[in-house]
Amino acid sequence: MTATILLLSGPNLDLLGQREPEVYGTAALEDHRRVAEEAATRHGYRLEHRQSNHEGDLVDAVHAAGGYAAGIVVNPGALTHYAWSLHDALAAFDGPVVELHLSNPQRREPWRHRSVVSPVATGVVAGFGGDGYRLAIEALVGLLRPR
Ligand code: CA2
Repeated sequence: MTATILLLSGPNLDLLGQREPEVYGTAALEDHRRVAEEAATRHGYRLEHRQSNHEGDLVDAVHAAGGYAAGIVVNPGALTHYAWSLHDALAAFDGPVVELHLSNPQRREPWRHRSVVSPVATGVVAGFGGDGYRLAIEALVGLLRPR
């Protein structure tokens, strides 16, 4: 059976391509999903994508992933900076987690400098724009490879 990677997208990422192109680029979330899916397929994985503007939905998606996903790539949106329930859900997930950001939050406003997700992520990809979706999938595939 083909193993599955869960791509999880947080609040407002459904608006990508419509506003703030100077920060987030002109591509829509669907474009990024497609790039991630192509990278996953190239490496023999299936991609499942969930986007929600609600913290609890994302927590539920992480719980459900425990039953079917080998690993998670997550762009939590602004929840990155304060969503401890997402932190706890990811901590309970038994597999690698790659935190992903289009921008580099460390170069932005001080309130974006803290991530509550990073302490439970295996690694972080940030600041590479849309290319980050390919890079994050490739990083996750590397982590899933038997050593
Ligand atoms: O750089 C990233 O990927 C972020 O996770 C994007 C979040 C932001 O809150 C994080 O600090 C960094 C924002 C998600 C998209 O928000 C939009 C707002 C208006 C228009 C388009 C997108």
